Amino acid sequence: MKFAQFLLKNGAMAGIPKQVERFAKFSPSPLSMKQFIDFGSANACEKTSFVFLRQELPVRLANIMKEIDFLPDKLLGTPSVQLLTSWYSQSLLELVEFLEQDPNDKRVLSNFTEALVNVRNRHNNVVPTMAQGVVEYKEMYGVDPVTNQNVQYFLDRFYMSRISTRMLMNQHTLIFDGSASAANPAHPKHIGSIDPTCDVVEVVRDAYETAKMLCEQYYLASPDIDITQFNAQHPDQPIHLVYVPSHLYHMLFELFKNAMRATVETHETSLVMPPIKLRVSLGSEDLTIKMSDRGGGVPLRKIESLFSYMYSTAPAPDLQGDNSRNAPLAGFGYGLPISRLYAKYFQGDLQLYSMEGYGTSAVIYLKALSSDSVERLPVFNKSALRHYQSTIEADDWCMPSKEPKKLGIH
Ligand code: P4A
Repeated sequence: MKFAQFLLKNGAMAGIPKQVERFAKFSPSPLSMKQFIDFGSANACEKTSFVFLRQELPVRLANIMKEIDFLPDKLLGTPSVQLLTSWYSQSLLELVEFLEQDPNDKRVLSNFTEALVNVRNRHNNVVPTMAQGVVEYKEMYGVDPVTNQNVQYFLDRFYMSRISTRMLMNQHTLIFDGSASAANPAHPKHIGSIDPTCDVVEVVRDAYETAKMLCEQYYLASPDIDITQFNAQHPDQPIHLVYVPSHLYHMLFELFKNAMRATVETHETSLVMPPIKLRVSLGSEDLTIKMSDRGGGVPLRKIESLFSYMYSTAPAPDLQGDNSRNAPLAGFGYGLPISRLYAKYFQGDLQLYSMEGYGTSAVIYLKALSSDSVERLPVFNKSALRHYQSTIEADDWCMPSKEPKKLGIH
């Protein structure tokens, strides 16, 4: 489809700005793990979930659409971002339809589930499409620290919003799937995508094995793993938590790929390869996972750029070049920032501590208690707006000058 056709299509979607204004007036309502579990337990009520989602999904979409609107024209105008905007508009319209429909009508409920599947599929390629938009911007205008900062602010909020809406849609479609067997046969105890007794070390091993396979495919070698658990709550028992295993897997897989790549590349010529160390600890408040490698580390100056959407987006990998064999382990650049969003989504975090010349430790912090695991959601308000309307001012810290003034001190 050509750019002009998107514009036409958008033009046909009259009433979009009105609906965005209508729903952006509400703040999103963050759900707790407990609420997610309640929606999916024995007394699960499809009607309650439907009545909540037909309002909440438009609210979350409209809030982030307001922020898209305030993006600089140079980014908003790229064909990729225009395409994205048309998906959001279309999905908002389709969901708003259900507000005047009868929750007691079985057909309405099954149409809604179908609509959620459609919306979810429409948005499948949001991440690569947005990445393409950033590439298009970079090719036209280059990168500067101010733009990098603004794009970082927006994309962290945009992708967090997407993680949250997909979580809501997944829960509803998995739990109330038309075919009466709502339970997942492979994981009967799961509630939608949530495992109420998620075995952390099991997910660690899973992610390790997959990353190891990729690593051996391209380097013909891979580091071993060394796992230790510290369960301060129930000593010597395996560590469990209420969590979304696929989110945890995503973070760990990303960190393993980085740790393996760094380890193999710094030990290519030596016979011994230091193992990747994993420490999992459960305290009263935090569940902490620390992955340490001896892959040579990264200087502090470069750590922030590992999380930067703008600095880490490259055009689709060029498989001709000398670095072609790195491509499968390198991912396409958004691995770390999106992993950190998964950690933050339920009030956790992901941090990197590196010692240049030695290695890197990546730490995932999760909430140990499901009562503390509450969605962390962006809201469009005056304070968000300020971020998009900030003008460039001089930094309030001095720049190191290249040619120091001669002070006459000897
Ligand atoms: N040293 N340490 C890391 C990397 C290097 C590292 C690295 C050269 C840099 C970029 C990259 C992958 C690895 C690590 C663990 C981490 C992050 C970085 O979690 O050992 O791909 C973008």
